[in-house]
Formats: sequence, structure tokens, C-alpha cells
Amino acid sequence: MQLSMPQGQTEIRHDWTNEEVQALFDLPFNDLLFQAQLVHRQNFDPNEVQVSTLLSIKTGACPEDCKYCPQSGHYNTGLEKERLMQVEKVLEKARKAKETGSTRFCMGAAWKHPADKDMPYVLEMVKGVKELGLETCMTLGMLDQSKADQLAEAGLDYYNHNLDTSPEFYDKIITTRTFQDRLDTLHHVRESGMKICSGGILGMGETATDRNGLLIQLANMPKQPESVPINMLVKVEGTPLENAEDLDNLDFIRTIAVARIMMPKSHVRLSAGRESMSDEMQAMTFMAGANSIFYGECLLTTPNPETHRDLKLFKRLGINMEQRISESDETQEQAIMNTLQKQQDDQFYYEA
Ligand code: SAM
Ligand code: DTB
Ligand code: SF4
Repeated sequence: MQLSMPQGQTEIRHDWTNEEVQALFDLPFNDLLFQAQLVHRQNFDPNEVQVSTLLSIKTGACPEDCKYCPQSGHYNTGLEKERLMQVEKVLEKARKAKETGSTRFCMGAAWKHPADKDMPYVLEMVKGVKELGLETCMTLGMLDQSKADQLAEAGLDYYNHNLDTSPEFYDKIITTRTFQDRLDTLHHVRESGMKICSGGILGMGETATDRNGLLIQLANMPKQPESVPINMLVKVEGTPLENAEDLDNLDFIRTIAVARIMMPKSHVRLSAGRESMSDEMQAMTFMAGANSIFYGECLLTTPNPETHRDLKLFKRLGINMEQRISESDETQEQAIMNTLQKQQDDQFYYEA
């Protein structure tokens, strides 16, 4: 099939069809990666990756039944539940994230939606993190318009709310809310003026058409999400997906490349699952157009690569951490140097 799109174009389209997306996936691997690189280079510095740090501010006992999630109260994953974290503790973690060179702090809660009584604390967290000079992101479940507006007013930059998979596969994974519920929340987030972070999970037993469907839903939104996390399923013991079949790594990389082509100006985030990926696999996802990661030893409840492994990989690949516009190069460079120095010291004492 002939694609109507010239190679490396920057035009943002909202009318992608399954046939066109499938044609991209069917390209020879090298041709697909080449095309994704062209698009990437026309829209971003190809050697820059944005880094965000995650923190679980309320853990476990979630009323939703997402089959992939260690925090769902429907499954026994042995996870220790924690109530909403105190604001000062959150700010302490945010300060540490900034010291390691992170530019965005993403706070996640295992809620179906935030309760009215929790809002004042959550809003304080947004204000406090913002005052530290970090970009703010939250993922708290569903939002009505009023809660979205309150968060926006407090200074929340991004709201993360994943579509997770195609509309067709959705109810095989989650039964306690609908795909339309997710779209409604994203609509409220857009209306409030916040930026959207929305993506999905691969490797849950979905078909290739489901992966096309997820990307089409994201790309064909009236305004594409500014940030698109692509998670590889982390198989957690006790969840219904603990024995899901592995997705071919090359298909994961292809999905990143197709996402990059369909959403040329969005940051595509290589999200959960990095802990079990080789450095070479991660390098290929960066080649395919991924330009954001979660940085720090822990995602929400599962492990992530250690910061020194990431910094070493970035150095080997000649990748720089994306700066915040308002942040001077020196401020962030100093933070990264401090982290490296501390790690060298730790290594010295460990080996002594
Ligand atoms: N409760 C809120 C919600 O679902 O929107 C926010 C937190 S929830 C943990 C955020 C996202 O993490 C989910 O939408 C899902 O995409 C991702 N996630 C959760 N468990 C995962 C796993 N085992 N592997 C990969 N991604 C996962
Ligand atoms: C996203 O897409 N992935 C992150 C973030 N948004 C909130 C969460 C990944 C969670 C992986 C499982 C865990 O650590 O609990
Ligand atoms: Fe709850 Fe979010 Fe986990 Fe679903 S993904 S069970 S909503 S914490």
C-alpha cells in the first residue's frame, strides 16, 4: 500500500485509519525506523531525552480491577497499602528528584477518582512541587470538570490518564470503568487547559489490530497528547496477567516508531518495563523516536533501572537530559554532577 505521507513530515494528522497504521507496521524494520528518525529529527533534538520521576502518593487497595495492576484491591499481590502521603514527605521526595536532574515530578494515586476530602492535600502538593521549580504531573484516576479545574488552577502542568489499550480490547482488561469514562476525563483535562499525558500498555495479550487501535485513538484526538507513555507490561505475581505471553521486542520497538510517526510533536515515553530491557533494546527505542523516560529506582510500586545505570547509558549513547526552558543549563548540570559524584563515592566506600 502506498502511504500518502511524505517521509519525515511534520504535519499533525487526526484522521489515521487502521489500514494506514498497519502499512507502517508492515514496512521493513529498517525502513520504518528510518522514517521514524526523519520525523523525530524534524521535531526534536535527536540526542535529548526528557526525564520524569514518579512517586506513589497513595498505594494499593484500589477499587478498580485493571488486570495488569499490582495496586488493584481485587488481587492479592502482597503489596503493602499506604494512605495518602503527607504533603511535606512528598515535597522531600520531589527535592531529591530535582537533585538527581529530573525535570518533572509525577505523583500517582491508586484511586478510582480523588475524593473531595483529599483535594486540599493534593492541591498543596501541586503548589509545593511547582515552587521547587519542577514541572508537575499527577495521575489520580477519573476527574470531573470541577476537579480538573482545581488542579489546573493550583498549577498542575500535566495529567496522566492512559487509554491503556484499544476500545475493543478494553473490557477484557478492566470491567469497573469504560473506555468512554477515560475519554471523558481526558476531555475535562483538556478543557481545564492542562497538558495531557496518555498512552498505553503493550504485552497484555492484545492483537496487532488492538495496538493500531490504541495509537489511532491517541493520534486522532482533537489535540494529540503532549506526552505518550508506552509501557511494556510488568508482570506482577498475583495479577491475572502474571503469565501473559511476552511481546516480541521488535514489535515493541515498531510500536514506538509508529507512535513517533503518528504523533510527530509529542514526547513518546519509554515507560514501565525498562528494568527488564537490555541497554541495546532501550537504545533502539530511542532510535525509533522515544524521547522521555521515568527516572529513579522505583516506578510506582515496581522496580525501575537505577539512576547510575541510566546515566551511564545516556553517556554511552551521547544522550543529554532535556532541560526545562526556565532552568539554566548550569542548575541541571550541577544536579547531574552531584548525583554522579555521590554514586562514585558510594561505589568507593562499597569497594573499600
Ligand atoms: N489509578 C490511576 C489510573 O489508573 O489512572 C493512576 C495510577 S495507574 C497505576 C497509572 C498507569 O500505570 C495505568 O494506567 C497503567 O497504564 C500503568 N500500569 C499499571 N500497572 C502496570 C503494569 N503492571 N505494567 C505496566 N504499566 C502499568
Ligand atoms: C504510565 O504510563 N506509567 C507509569 C505512570 N504512567 C503513572 C506507571 C507505571 C506503573 C508500573 C507498575 C507499578 O510500578 O506499580
Ligand atoms: Fe487502580 Fe490505576 Fe491500578 Fe487501575 S491502574 S487498579 S485504577 S491504580
